[in-house]
Amino acid sequence: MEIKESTTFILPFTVDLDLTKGIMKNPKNHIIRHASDMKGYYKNDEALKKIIQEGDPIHYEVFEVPVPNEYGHLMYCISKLYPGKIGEEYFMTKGHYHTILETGEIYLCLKGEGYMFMKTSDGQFNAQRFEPGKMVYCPPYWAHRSVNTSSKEELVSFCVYSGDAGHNYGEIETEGFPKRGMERNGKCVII
Ligand code: S6P
Ligand code: ZN
Repeated sequence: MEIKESTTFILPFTVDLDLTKGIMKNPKNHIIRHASDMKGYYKNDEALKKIIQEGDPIHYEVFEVPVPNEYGHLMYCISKLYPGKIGEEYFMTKGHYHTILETGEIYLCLKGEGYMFMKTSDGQFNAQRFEPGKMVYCPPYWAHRSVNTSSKEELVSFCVYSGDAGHNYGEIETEGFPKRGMERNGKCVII
């Protein structure tokens, strides 16, 4: 067997997921983002400040058992985005491009409802609906962000992407997405 320098040889393994609770048991990395980690992302800064002052609730969690960050390996995680709004805008993840732009990602929705917002650096925008059993394919070159449009339930997805993909938050942090998920008359409008 020839082992390539680019791709570390590891032993097979199994991971326990709780699909109803939306958690990965014994994750090695557990990222927790609070409202205070989202400064600058929402349209209504004042509404965000108020929510931070009123207790700074958890916004989303990511559970990972990381594999080598290398070509050939497949990174995977569970992403759990809580329900809520900042003003009229639904809770969302920060969103990112992959550092290696030509790597895509699969999101399988396990629980809840919402959208995957995607955009390209030349201004294209696309929104795909999340419902349990729907798999969203985020192709290479598209930045992506999840939006939870439920008033009561978490949006839980299982994600798979290339081990060497990396995360690039910089451009989204400064420029955002061309559209937002806003509640109007009890429904989500994308404007
Ligand atoms: C990783 C994948 C997800 C997100 C997670 C949180 O490539 O897209 O695991 O990391 O949904 O979103 P964000 O934008 O804060 O990384
Ligand atoms: Zn990603």
